[in-house]
Amino acid sequence: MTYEDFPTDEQTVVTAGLPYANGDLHIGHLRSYVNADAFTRGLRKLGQDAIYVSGSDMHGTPIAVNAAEEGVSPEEFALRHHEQYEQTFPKFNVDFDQYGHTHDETNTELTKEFVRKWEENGHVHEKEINVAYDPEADQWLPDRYVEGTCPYCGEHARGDECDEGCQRHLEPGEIEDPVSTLTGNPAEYRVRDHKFLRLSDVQEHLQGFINRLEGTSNAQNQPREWIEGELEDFCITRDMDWGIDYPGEGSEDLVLYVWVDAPIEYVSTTKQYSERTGDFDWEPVWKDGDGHIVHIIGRDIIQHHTVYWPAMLEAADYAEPRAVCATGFVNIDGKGLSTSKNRAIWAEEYLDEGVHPDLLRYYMATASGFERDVNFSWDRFAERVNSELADVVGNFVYRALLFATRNFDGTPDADVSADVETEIADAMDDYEDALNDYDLKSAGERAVALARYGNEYIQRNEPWKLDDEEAAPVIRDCVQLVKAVAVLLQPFVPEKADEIWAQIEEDNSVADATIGDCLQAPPAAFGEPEELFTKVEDERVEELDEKLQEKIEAASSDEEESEDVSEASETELEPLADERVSFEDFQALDLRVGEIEAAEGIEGADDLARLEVDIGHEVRQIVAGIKQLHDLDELPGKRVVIVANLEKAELFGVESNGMILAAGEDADLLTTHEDSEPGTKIK
Ligand code: B3M
Ligand code: ZN
Repeated sequence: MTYEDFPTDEQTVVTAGLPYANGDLHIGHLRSYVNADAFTRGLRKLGQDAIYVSGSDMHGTPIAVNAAEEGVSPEEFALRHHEQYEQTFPKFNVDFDQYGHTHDETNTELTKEFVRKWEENGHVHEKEINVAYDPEADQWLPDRYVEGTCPYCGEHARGDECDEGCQRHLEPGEIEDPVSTLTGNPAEYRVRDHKFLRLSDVQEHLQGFINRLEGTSNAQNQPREWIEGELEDFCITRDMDWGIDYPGEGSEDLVLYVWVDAPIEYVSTTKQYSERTGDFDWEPVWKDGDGHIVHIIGRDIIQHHTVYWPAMLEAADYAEPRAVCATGFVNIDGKGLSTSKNRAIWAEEYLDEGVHPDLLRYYMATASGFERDVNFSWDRFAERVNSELADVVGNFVYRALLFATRNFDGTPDADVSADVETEIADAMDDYEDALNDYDLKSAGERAVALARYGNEYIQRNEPWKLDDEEAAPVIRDCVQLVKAVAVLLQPFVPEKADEIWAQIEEDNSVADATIGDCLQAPPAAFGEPEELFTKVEDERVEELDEKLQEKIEAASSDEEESEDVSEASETELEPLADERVSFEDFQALDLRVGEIEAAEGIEGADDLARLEVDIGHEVRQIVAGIKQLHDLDELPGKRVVIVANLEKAELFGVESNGMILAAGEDADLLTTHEDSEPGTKIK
């Protein structure tokens, strides 16, 4: 089954993964929320009836652990953060239609209803399992109360999640060499009864679902291995006080696992929105499949949204999501952000610097495709917002409107030319296609491209050399382009688009405009414009960067200290090879300097990138496992070292003709110290 393109006649719910109510928001969090917000606004631009919902994730060990550290109750702790999030999101123009939390009555009741329905449908059973226990603390150790080794990939992992390795969800009892995070002592496994959702009951459904699913390719492909293999049952209960009580008899001491009630919040907030406004029907969308559900999440929770959540929905006779879009992470200097190490740019910190929130929105939505990681630096940020928003959009809007007001007191009385009408219509089509492909980056960049066209159009026609009669049609075209740019850019920079709208003295809000308005005539009269964007100047970038570097250095020196203690860094080095190779053998390798000309991800492969590398004699296509480790947009122009005479290989249907050399787990790319030309032999 393929879905009808947006806009459809049915209602759509867009959701963003729930933030745990346990810390401050940073730009890494904002990426998902801004993308989901911009995507919803984009759908509305197409004329789609869509709402955007989410809520704070109040339960689970992430909250219980932090609250205990602070010596307050989990409820008090989580509510405080929930309230803080409610204040922070609007400051970035992230406007949820409904933002709830998982501990409220709607979600508590609805979660219990789901569980009862699973029981009624015969999908729940009880099983005796091993649960980690800390004898000294005399306490069960659910989820983050225990750490150990992932049984699948051998990396260090948390009780319910292999966060440093394969990203899998781990069931209770699975983690090897369990250690209690309460006391640091080895934990025991003790036998205990728990409730399980039998996933094998819905396996066939999941196998169909994954073929219907739209969204990003990582979400469509990563779960296949699980869905095709043997699906283990999903443990839905935990030995904790904080959470939603298990609704059945005889399970009074168990609460539901946080990943049960968290996604149900998507339904609960939709329900709350319906009840509050009366203009949305939550049941057809969620229960009957008469509507569309789009989940926007971080890529670390793909399994939850493409295996467990659709299974939970199906087992309770609910509808399935149409799309899951999983965004990459935001890194700084190639390394992940860390709340505990203060390795982040905090949301409030960004605002305190006085940089406009819409700039971060635009950057986060267009810096890279949905799936790729964004390697944040103030330099790259400033480069993009200055050259695209200020130089292209701001400059065009200001020039066009200034000319219009000075010579015509507003929109000149003339017709829009066929060329400009076609250009705008093309932009509208491309924009609609991009959103249907869940490609926000292309949609945003298309809006900027229209402004670039406008700038070139003024330049080409030189209205300042024309008399008013000759200039009128040119400026008429320009004002139309300004209006179209405001409409298309609104999902990305809502406040700035409002400013343009106010400058041309349109009546209604640009938030209510749809792409059809791009071709509707602007008001005849309006006053002089003001500059839209302030550039982030070089000195400012330096200042911001300095502050950031100081913070990162402090964070990494903490890291080094802790690594020294465990001597982890020494033991991690691979041992030196015992066997020697002859000089002739070494010479048999044809190593060359290459220059990367192009780099793009490979559809369906999470880690692989397709590179075009100039090696002097020719340009080679090389496949490298660096997609998640490098910002691919940054690679063209970089010099690297390649093995030119390696046997050809085919990966994901793409031929690799050579190998690129890189050091370590981070794939640090090798290069030369001087400017050796592409093709130079390395010996
Ligand atoms: N609260 C946060 C995370 O694991 C978690 C998301 C829930 S979405 C239903 O990223
Ligand atoms: Zn693992």
